[in-house]
Amino acid sequence: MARAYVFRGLLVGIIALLTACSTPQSGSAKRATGVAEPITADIDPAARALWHNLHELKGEGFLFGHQDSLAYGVQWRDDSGRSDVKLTTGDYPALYGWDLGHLELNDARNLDGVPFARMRDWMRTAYERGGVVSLSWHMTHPGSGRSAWETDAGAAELLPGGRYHRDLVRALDQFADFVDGLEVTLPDGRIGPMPLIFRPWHEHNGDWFWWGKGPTSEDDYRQLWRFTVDYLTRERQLDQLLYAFSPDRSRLDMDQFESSYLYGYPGDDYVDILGIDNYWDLGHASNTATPEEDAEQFVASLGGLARLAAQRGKLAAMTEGGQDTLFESGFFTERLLDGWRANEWTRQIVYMQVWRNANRARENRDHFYVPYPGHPAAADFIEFYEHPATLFEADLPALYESP
Ligand code: BMA
Repeated sequence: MARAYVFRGLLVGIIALLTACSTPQSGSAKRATGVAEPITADIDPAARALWHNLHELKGEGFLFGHQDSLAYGVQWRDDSGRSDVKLTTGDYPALYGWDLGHLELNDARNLDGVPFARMRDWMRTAYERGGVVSLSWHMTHPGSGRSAWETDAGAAELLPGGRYHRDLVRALDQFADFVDGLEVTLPDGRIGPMPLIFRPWHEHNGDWFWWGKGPTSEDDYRQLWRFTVDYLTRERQLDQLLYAFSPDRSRLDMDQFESSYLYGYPGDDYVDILGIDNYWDLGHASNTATPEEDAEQFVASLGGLARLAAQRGKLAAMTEGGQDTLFESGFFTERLLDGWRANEWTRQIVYMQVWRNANRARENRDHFYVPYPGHPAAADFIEFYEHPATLFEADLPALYESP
């Protein structure tokens, strides 16, 4: 008898959960029923506000982000604060990605030549404009000293007890010093550390980074992630970070989305934002699918991600992606915006960030993700900009003020 009741109770619970998860809720409806909190117990109020305000965006729109936007563009590289996004649309992006690769080497510039001192200023500028900053880190292997793309050594010897553990800790200390020194005026008038999205150890389901599949086992990856978060929050007491997890779409099995996505997942106590790096469905050179098949897969990947995030009380975002060299003039409205607009799940994605516009003169190649003036995709990018669902700087709500 008792067992039957327990079973029935369980069944009712499961059905309630399934129902709750079968339709997404808009930001305000969700708030009434309560939204989960960020993982950092003592998170700073402004970072907590960012988390809740991003939740509020669900179903309404998404922040548009661009990597290295203020440091250089295809045709310029200077300290003028230009941005290819602004040169084309007249407005700055809502989210700015920066990469910390070579901070661990104590270099003055990151792996793409961006001076860290200027990066810091540009991060503050983004905050002052009401925008958001997301940090990734193509970290040199702390033990071997070879690049992020090293695939001989993995994470095993960096974990506690490992030969190079102290070198990993030293790198994390450099990170903590870098972000803790980034003080801004908070909404309550106090001076304090700037809220940030931290997206470490990205694309780990690929086999191209030392923390990825192959050099690093799944369990070691989880431990690396957990150590990183525990060290930064407990030892270094950083309370201004939201943590984003970002597997690469090209290595996801779309028929087993959940299990494939969760490869290496460190657990709900260690992640705030479920991300995806998606170049694969957006016209990747090695993908032989038709544009129609791509669109279907893109929508499936965003929708699958949003469902997982809803079940876990997390945010969902396209943490990185785009179309390298932007060879389709309708890319932004036809691929990106149509993908986001496709259904009530895809519309839960709260930001989409494209990669960097490499400077042609410096890198001697074409490698860019947003149009520059005169580019054939510029008109479409302006149409994308003007759509009410796409948020650039001028459209930003007060993200750091408690809702
Ligand atoms: C890659 C490329 C590289 C760059 C690296 C880190 O995707 O853009 O040229 O060095 O990211 O930013």
